[in-house]
Amino acid sequence: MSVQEAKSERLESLPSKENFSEWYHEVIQQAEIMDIRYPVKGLYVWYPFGFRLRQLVYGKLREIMDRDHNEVYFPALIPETELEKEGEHIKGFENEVYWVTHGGLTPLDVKLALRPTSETAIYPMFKLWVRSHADLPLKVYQIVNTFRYETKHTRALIRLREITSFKEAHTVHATFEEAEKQVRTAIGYYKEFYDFLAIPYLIIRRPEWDKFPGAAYTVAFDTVMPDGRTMQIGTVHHLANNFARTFDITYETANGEHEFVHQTCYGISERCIAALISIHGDDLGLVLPFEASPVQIVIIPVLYKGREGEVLELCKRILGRVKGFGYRVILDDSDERPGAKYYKWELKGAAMRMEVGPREVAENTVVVSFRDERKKFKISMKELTKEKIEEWAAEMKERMRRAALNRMREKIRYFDSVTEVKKWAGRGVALVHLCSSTECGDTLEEEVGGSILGRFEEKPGWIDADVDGGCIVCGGKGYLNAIARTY
Ligand code: P5A
Repeated sequence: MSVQEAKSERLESLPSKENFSEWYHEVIQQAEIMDIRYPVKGLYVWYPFGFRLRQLVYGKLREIMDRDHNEVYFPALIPETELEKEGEHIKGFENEVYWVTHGGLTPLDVKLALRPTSETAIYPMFKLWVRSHADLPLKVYQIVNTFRYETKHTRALIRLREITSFKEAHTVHATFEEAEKQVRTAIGYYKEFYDFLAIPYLIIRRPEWDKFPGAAYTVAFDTVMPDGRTMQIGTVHHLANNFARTFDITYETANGEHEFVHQTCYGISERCIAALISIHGDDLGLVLPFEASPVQIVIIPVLYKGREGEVLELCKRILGRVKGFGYRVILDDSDERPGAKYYKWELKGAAMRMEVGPREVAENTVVVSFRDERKKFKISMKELTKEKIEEWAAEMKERMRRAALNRMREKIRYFDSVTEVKKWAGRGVALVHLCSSTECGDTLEEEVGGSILGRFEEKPGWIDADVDGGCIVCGGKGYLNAIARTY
């Protein structure tokens, strides 16, 4: 049955994904990811099912970070005096900071900021931790909540005032070059993470005016959402010794001199879950890679009067076997009709479905289908091995990866005239050659109503436009840039 046919059979169903914004709004609630009814704007509640998904996704992020970083925890409150030390940094965040001004009824001597990010909480302590070159490199990360008083339209998992799952890494090095190497390494980690989720991305260096406040440069991961707008799903910043100068973080070299350290920081928020939902989902709900799915396999008995016992017995045998392989599996033996069960588990993105009826009992077989393809096929019980399931999982992820990449590619086009870019605006990413001047950047952004994402840090092989070319605005020496409407 096609997605369309399956959908038309359902009474209460999701809006079509073609109306992406409505679809997203509905799917996160119906699939029980987030409850959006919390009475503070920009703050949302994780349902148990959503939190399980978060745990699985962040488990992977943790696994990657733990290889090369130590996990830490720094306080959520930052004294005003520290937050305001780094001029660029505070300029970038001053409009977004929540302040704690009182303890009970007593005004505080020094106002305390709820961390919008933790540089100014962590770096005064780094000053105390780093003494000599032997202490370097220092690499830590934490997964915490941060607060940003966002003024743009807030949206669950995408634009939050309390970011609940902010993974921030902070590293300290002896030289600019070593920090630069760490930037490359961090980009590698984020690639691995997003490849694990089968989410395609562009790796783009932000223009000067859009880099992280206080950074020397910023490299961002952007993905293209179904409506053609891009979403920044992670950033890696080279901080040079900018913060080291402000917070006086120095180390003693082998020959006794004192030098400023060089730093990097990089972060990912629950936007990674927003991307996972948005990039792979369909009109029936979530589609999740096997490894990230809270319910990897659902077993559904198809009961006929008088044959219930034997059907359930085979279901339980499958349950026992698949559980033994270590997978997250549910036998849905509730009283609902099979159709209602299909609906529920498709909505929640169960990666594989196994159905058993009297015929399967007689043949000692099981009917299998995958959430992305929804084609049913039959295998014998003998064939149902861990190796087989692993193979299916890998094939499913590869199909998801390819499909998502193809959809993204369709939303990226090269243009050499501003009029053409204007026509394309709102449908996807435009690639254009642009020079480095702020004037040409401003002109283009104003004309087409999008944001310049920047130049490719790594140009994907499937983009065949040249890196160099005449600026689309002034005709001068230009470089390949991406421009899009953004989340
Ligand atoms: C890097 C980690 C930083 O804050 N300091 C520590 C650096 N970078 S950042 O680009 O400002 O944020 C990192 C990523 O967090 C996501 N993000 C958000 N997600 C949801 N709601 C928000 N309001 C929000 N703001 C930022 C982005 O993906 C960003 O790349």
